[in-house]
Amino acid sequence: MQVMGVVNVTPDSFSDGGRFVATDDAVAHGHELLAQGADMLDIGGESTRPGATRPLVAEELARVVPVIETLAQEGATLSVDTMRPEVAEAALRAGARIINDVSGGLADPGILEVAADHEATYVVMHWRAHGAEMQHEDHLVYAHGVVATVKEELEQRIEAARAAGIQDDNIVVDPGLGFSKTAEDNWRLLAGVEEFHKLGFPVLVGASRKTFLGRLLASPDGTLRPVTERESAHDAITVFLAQRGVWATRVHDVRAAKDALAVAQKLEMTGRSEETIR
Ligand code: PMM
Repeated sequence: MQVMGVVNVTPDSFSDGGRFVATDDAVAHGHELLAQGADMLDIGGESTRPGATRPLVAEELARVVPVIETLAQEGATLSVDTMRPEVAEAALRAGARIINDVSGGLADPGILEVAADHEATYVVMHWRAHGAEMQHEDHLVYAHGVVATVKEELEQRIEAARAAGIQDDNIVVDPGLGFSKTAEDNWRLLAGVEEFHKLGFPVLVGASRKTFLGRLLASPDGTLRPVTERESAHDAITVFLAQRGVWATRVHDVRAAKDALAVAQKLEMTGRSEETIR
């Protein structure tokens, strides 16, 4: 399974907001994640956490483009986490190869044409509304159960991507954990992740540091486990996803994910070897 390291060039992301908002800090963080074995980096300039307000386009451009330019020149495989066609276009020109659109083309369908024109890889994530309103109860209704409904809604977005000219070989799907989902919805999507293979595309999953982990690990008085203390639980998810054929996991702590994958791979190879089976 590929590991996508997160570089949030934002003042307000829920887990690392403000730490890498200066270009140099973001680039240095990118270097660190690559040194830890990240296969690719996802560079984002807009926080998508519940309740977040949107940055201006100019702000988002100023955050991500210089970081992408620098890391792309050094040969890194880069994704841009954006819902905006202008930002996607500038990021691809600066050397990114993947558009990670958490809205699956719903926030601004123009992004689909940008992906098609550049023949970029396009991540179609399941999404219903912007941060300010995404956890509103109307957006938490899944008529056919969360797994089937997310799959149906992703199918519609895949059709929109195809209609805009994006080739099947360039599509990746993502169930969008935490986006208009309850904690229980997220667990169901994870447990049923193999259903998403039926869509016929590589599957990307982002569970890293999300609130549903904090809730599972909450103390008896209900206090959520702090964001930076959810990693061991996330390692278990990493192994689970790898064993179910997921293409890539989007993570903040690349070292931890790589360690978990090294154990899973070692056990798998040893289990297959003749000496073990005899
Ligand atoms: N989650 C976040 C942001 N971008 N992109 C994809 N494809 N999948 C996700 O689950 C996802 C994403 C929110 O997490 P962050 O604020 O820590 O980056």
